[in-house]
Amino acid sequence: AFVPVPGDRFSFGLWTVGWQASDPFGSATRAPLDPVESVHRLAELGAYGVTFHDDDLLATEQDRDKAVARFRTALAETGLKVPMATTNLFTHPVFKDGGFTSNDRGVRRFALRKVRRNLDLAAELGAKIYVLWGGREGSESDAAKDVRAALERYKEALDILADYVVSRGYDIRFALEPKPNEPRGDILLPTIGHALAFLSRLARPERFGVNPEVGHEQMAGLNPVHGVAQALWHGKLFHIDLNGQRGPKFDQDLIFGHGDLANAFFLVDLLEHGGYEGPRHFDYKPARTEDAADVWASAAANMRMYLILKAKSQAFREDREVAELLEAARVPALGVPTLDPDESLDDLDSDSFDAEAAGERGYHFTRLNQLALEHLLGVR
Ligand code: GLT
Ligand code: MN
Ligand code: MN
Ligand code: MN
Repeated sequence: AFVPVPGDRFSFGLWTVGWQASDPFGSATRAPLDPVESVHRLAELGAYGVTFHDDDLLATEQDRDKAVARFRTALAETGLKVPMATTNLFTHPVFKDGGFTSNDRGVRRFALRKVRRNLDLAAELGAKIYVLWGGREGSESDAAKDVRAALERYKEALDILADYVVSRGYDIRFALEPKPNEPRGDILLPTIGHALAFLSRLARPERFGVNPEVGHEQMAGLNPVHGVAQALWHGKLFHIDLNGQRGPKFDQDLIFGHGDLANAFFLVDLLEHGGYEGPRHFDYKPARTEDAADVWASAAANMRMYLILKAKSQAFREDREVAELLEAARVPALGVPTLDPDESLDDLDSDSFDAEAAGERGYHFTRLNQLALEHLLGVR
């Protein structure tokens, strides 16, 4: 049990397993990983897809054409898919003040060119989603950035990229990935809510959705289950980055479930029953303490955690006592419209509702939550 197969649609970024583990205080603890090895290892572990930044392909081969050719061969040999691709607009010093929203116009033009080149490759490799994580789009001081102008330039860039994709006939949609801070002091589009509001102002909003990352919402002190549910409600959950985080601190990128486990349980329950059909993409970092072999144990752990939580969520839903408690807690009743189709606000005058009695009635949410946690702990 809990052995992943491609039908589970698990995917990993090359930059996750390939992370060499340098941090602001210490140098790399692992050697560069050949993307070809990553493709083979991930396929052997039961993954369905691999994703990449333009620059990830160059980890061990500097010649782009050769690197792309080797990557393609590995994909063909393993059957691994490329459901998503993205651009690195954050590592090179040129992007220190951002890509699309740098105060330097030349940088903004350079960033667009870099994205266009990788969009072409993404389309060739069959990617349907293009992620835009604007990690450097932001500032450390409020004097440095005219935020309204920056949002205008952000919109300009995304409108240009959407026009390009349409003009080329690419079957690609964009997913904006929010993050509140790190590497910038403050990043633009810091949460799912900010990104959803922003994309509604774009020229082609239908081409844009979000790619929420579990840990990024938690860094902002928010509940990813609520944010992801809202994205689903808007029809905007185009992709998702699963990982773990323990509270508001630096971006930990832990293995999925190794942060807030109860939150991960309810997130899997939402994804499995909320109509999300995209890849289950892991954006985690193998801990700096781990060696080259441990990396693959950590990759496997992400998928195993997801499958365990999926089974637990299923058992929770099939538990008769849970069904009764859900009923008692009036959870299904929230699905009933508040007014009948033929009613108007005036009709409420004749309601004989007893507010005092309703105010005294308990909702039994504690018992429901306890049952969920007991399923999670495997004691039911
Ligand atoms: C980077 C970032 C991630 C984004 C990736 C996409 S790269 O590692 O920390 O959260 O998803 O650009
Ligand atoms: Mn992260
Ligand atoms: Mn991410
Ligand atoms: Mn990350």
